[in-house]
Amino acid sequence: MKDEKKPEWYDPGKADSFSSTVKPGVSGNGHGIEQTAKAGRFVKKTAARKIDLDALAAEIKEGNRTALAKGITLIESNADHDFQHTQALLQLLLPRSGNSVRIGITGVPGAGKSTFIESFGSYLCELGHKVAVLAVDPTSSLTGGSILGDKTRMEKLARNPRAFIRPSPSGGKLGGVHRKTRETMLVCEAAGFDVILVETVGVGQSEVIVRDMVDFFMLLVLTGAGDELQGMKKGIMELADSVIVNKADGPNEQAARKTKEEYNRILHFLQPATRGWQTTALTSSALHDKGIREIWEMISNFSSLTKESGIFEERRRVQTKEWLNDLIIDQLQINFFHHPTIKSLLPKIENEVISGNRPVASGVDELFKAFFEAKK
Ligand SMILES: Nc1nc2c(ncn2[C@@H]2O[C@H](COP(=O)(O)OP(=O)(O)OP(=O)(O)O)[C@@H](O)[C@H]2O)c(=O)[nH]1
Ligand SMILES: [Mg+2]
Repeated sequence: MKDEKKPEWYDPGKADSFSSTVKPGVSGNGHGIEQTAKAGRFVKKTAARKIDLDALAAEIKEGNRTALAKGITLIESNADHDFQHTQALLQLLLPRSGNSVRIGITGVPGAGKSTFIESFGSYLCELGHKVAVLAVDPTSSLTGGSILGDKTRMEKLARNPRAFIRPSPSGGKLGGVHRKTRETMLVCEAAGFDVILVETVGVGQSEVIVRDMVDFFMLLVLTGAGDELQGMKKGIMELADSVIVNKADGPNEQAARKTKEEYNRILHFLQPATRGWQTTALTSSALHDKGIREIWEMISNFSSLTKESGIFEERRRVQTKEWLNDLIIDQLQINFFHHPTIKSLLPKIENEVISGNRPVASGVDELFKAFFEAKK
């Protein structure tokens, strides 16, 4: 996909419906427009985009929102030449990053994550914090970005000058979304955002991925004690630093408190997600702004405790190391599977292995030998 020329709101996942993609029908006419052989579409021919990265970095550091959005658009681009720019920009911003508390929020669809972020985020802005809201939504490239709709659900927060909301990057595998969200987080920190909220839908791998990029991880649940608790995956509860029973209001309030107690009992027997911290259940009503202050107090308490013990910094170091590891594996995969030698050899080996004529490891061995030979 060619996407050299894209405005702030460009969604790479929707390239086909993107209005500024020039449709076939005009031919190369000296206006810098040429037909791309691959896509059969027309794209504006641009010499590698000239970006004054020093100026952009300086503007981001001043907290300029347009510059911040521009930086994030660069991160989210899938174009090769943007990758180099992105890395140079991050290099400039790294010294200013890291000064925040990173909070992950997960929960089944409808648990109230977006409503919670609206309430919690607005509260933090009132306290004088600057809040960035990011999303990791592996389904967004399929559904067209459910979290985009959240901008309207977070109406109050979206208008708050102390808040910045960015929908999930789409058009890539979860691994790609993950890299981009981590980089976006660093850029937001450099722009002075001291609380980063990362929303993720409670499906599949995304919880583990978000756990690995935040300091504090919160699981939003609903009432339904007993059976539901038994059925809940222990694994997810062991990722959480806190379980919040949301929608504790109206006729549901009593039941929510009971569920909270039940969670606290169970959590006591589970392995805590963070050494030296007992995962705790609380209640909230995101809709009526109840329980919000207590949750922030808990997170502040968590921060000071883990900073004092060194666990906060240690986790960040481990996370960065794992990030490095993940990227190496990504690169290896891309290099390997996109290599012409592998592309031509793989179908043959696959056939041999599938038909039972060859041991799997021997097939792998031949592929790697051919790969390294071709790389010489
Ligand atoms: N009564 C009550 N309703 C709530 C509360 N929080 C959220 N809701 C409602 O629950 C519904 C779902 O809330 P969302 O915030 O969209 O939930 P979500 O977890 O972000 O959902 P997805 O983005 O679809 O995964 C909405 O109709 C909210 O108004 C609450 O504390 N009390
Ligand atoms: Mg939501």
